[in-house]
Amino acid sequence: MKKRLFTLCLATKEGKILLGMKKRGFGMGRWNGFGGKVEAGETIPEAARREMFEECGVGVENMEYRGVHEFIFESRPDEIMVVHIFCVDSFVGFPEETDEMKPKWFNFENIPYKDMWADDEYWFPLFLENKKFQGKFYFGKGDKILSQELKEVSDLPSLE
Ligand code: 6OG
Repeated sequence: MKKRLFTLCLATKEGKILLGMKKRGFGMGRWNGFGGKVEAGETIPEAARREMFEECGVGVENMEYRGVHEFIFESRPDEIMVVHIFCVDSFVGFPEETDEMKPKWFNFENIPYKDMWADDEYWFPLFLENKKFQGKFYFGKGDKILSQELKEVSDLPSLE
């Protein structure tokens, strides 16, 4: 199995969460956090900060490592996407639209799950309750979830 590493940053402020509408590429047309591939020579936290800045102009001041998921697609059975998830609780700058993302704040009670990846509905509630978690999601045709495992954990392996 080939593992590919990704990051995903979700900023929160006063009961709201920052999502971006993906304008191109993988996940286009869905709301998601900000992130992308970890490049050679970069740590996972470095990649998370870089992607957040590139995709919405926000500089991360503080973030907490909150979870990791493995995503496997039926159409690409030899590849695992490993996505490391961070909560950004302090940042500088105002989120701005880029070629890749259109940012918008959502109330915690009003997350647009129907226009998001199907896994989000499982783990966002844990994220919003400040929990840490690990999951595995197996996707079939139409990006439907065929099977999943999700658990809350007290600790995550160190990334640095
Ligand atoms: P680029 O292709 O833009 O990186 N990502 C997912 N996020 C969620 N919530 N669910 C999934 O279920 C995802 N698969 C990938 C990781 C892709 C971005 O999308 C995230 C990256 O932040 C399958 O470089």
